[in-house]
Parts: sequence; structure tokens; C-alpha cells
Amino acid sequence: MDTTDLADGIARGERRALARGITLVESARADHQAQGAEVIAALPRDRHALRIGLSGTPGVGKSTFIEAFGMMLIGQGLRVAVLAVDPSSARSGGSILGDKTRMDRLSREPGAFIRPSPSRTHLGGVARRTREAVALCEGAGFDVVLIETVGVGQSETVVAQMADLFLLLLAPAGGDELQGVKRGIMEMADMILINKADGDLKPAATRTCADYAGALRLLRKRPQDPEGYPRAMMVSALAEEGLEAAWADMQTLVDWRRREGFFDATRAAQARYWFEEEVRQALLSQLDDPRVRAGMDDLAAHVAQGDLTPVAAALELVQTHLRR
Ligand SMILES: Nc1nc2c(ncn2[C@@H]2O[C@H](COP(=O)(O)OP(=O)(O)OP(=O)(O)O)[C@@H](O)[C@H]2O)c(=O)[nH]1
Ligand SMILES: [Mg+2]
Repeated sequence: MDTTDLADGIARGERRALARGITLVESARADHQAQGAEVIAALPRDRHALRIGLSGTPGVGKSTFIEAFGMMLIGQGLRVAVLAVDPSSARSGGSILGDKTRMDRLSREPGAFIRPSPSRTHLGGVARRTREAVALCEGAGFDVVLIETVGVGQSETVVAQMADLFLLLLAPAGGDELQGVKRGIMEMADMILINKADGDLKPAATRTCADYAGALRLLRKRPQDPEGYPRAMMVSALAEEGLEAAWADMQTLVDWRRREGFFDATRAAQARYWFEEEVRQALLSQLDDPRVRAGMDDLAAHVAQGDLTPVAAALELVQTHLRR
């Protein structure tokens, strides 16, 4: 495989080349991953997409929103890529098929690219693959990269750490309680979108939106936010309402952050974070080496017999068995 040809194809915006590039970075094979890295290195560096992270629990309307929001962006002449981070192996091919039908219009647009999540991989691997897929989409000249994740546990953090904007999609709540959204996730959100604000659900959506607007005001002010952000607003992905307003507010926020230097500062901080994360992963992966494993088992036996303290044994392992 000629990685230069592939990179050229991606840089020309060819979707098939992009799909092949993503397949390389998603592969479990080391040689494929190395080729993928070569492709990324050969891409033009002056292209930058707006990276938008989107999270929400199953059924809140993420796919419907992405379809409608994506079509609106396409209508404005923008090219849109959609990636997904899905760490749970529980989600089967059924959801991906479901997504294909829910994103039917978008998937047929020449200016759009939709890539379902690689399944059955652990979160550490998913994070790297998704970042590389984002880099490939940027190199292919997409204007907006939407990174979707289902709101379960850690994946929001992963997505928020690779996005310029992080959106939380919520459904209208029945009661007056704040749908058990974890504080940590609220604190990551730049905008909370109350979806399904249509028909019978409109009054509940209005209440939910007010509740979250209030909750957001109570959070500690973040330096990267202008007055009025993070904000909560209502949308209907199904009725295609509120999407332009949401996009306008996103652009206001991004423009402000660019002017004030927070946009670049956040990307720099994210790059640092991922560097450190890669170091952690590389160190951890050394523990999978059979010789290290054997040394560890040996030391563990001594620890179990009481010949060595856990601390002393750990130090010995690090000093004698790990590559330095
Ligand atoms: N009334 C109303 N229904 C909506 C809206 N958006 C989505 N739905 C419906 O909610 C259901 C779930 O929508 P999806 O877009 O599949 O939700 P999702 O968040 O992608 O779900 P998962 O992929 O399972 O995580 C579907 O029946 C949609 O038609 C909306 O704005 N209003
Ligand atoms: Mg979906």
C-alpha cells in the first residue's frame, strides 16, 4: 500500500480514501497503525475543522439531531464528517444499521462523511483511533467534525478532550429533577440542548430547559466562557427547529474563544493531555511483555510469602524489568 497515494486521495477529499485511512488507524495490526500514522503525517497541516463533541443517553435523539444539524450545515455549503466513540461492546450492529437509516439523507450527501464507531475495543484504544480519524477528516478538508458518544461513563471525557465544543443533548424530563446528569458532565458542557421540544413534549422541554439554565448558572465560572455561556436551549431534531439558533450560538462562542486566545490554548492543553495519556498507555503496555509478566509473577510470589513488601517489590520491578 502506498501511503503517499492514500494521503493524496484524502487531501483531495475523496471519501473512499478517507474511509481506507480510517480503517488503517482502526486496525489492531501494528503495521496498519504505522501506515496510518504515515498517512496522517503526509496530510496538509493547514486545514482545521471545527470539532464538535456531542453526548447524550440512548434514545435522546443524537442520530436524529446529527442528521438534521448536519443537513443544515451542508445547506450552508459546509462539509461535515461524523465520527462516533462507543466504548461499550454491548451496542451491536443493530444500532449502526439504525443510524444508517436515521442518517439517511446525510449519508447520501456528497459533502458528508459518516463513520460508525469501531466496536469491541477498550476506551484507551478508541480515544487514539478517534483522534487519528479526526486528523484524517481535517486533512480531507471537512469544515465540521461531529464526534458522537452515547452518555455512558468515561466516553464523554474522551470526546470533550478532543473537541472544540462539547454539546450535551437531553430529553424533556417528566418531573422537576435534573435527570441524574452527573455534575462532572455538566461542567464539561459548552451548551446543553434540550431536544424533542415539540408537540406534547414542548411544555416539559421548556421546564427542563429552565432547570438546566439555572443549574448552569450555579456552576463555577470557567475562564473560556463569555457572558451567558455555557447555555441551555431547546431544539427539535425531528421538527428541525432551533438548529440555526444553536449553530449561531456555537459560532458566537467559538468566535469569542478565538479572539480571546482560548481556542488555541484549549487545543494546546488537549495536545498535552493526549501526549501524557499516550505515555501512560505506553508504560502500561510494557506490563504486557511476557518477560515483564514473568518478573512480576516472581516478585509477586515473594510478596505473598512476606519476603518483600509490596512497595519494595514494585520498585524492583520498575528498576530492573521495565525499559528505560
Ligand atoms: N418528538 C421528537 N422525537 C425525537 C426527536 N429527536 C429524536 N426523536 C425520536 O427519538 C427516538 C430516538 O432517536 P435517535 O436519534 O435514534 O436517538 P439516539 O440518541 O441516536 O439513540 P441511540 O443511538 O440509541 O443512542 C426516535 O424514535 C426519534 O424519532 C425530536 O426532536 N422530537
Ligand atoms: Mg443513535
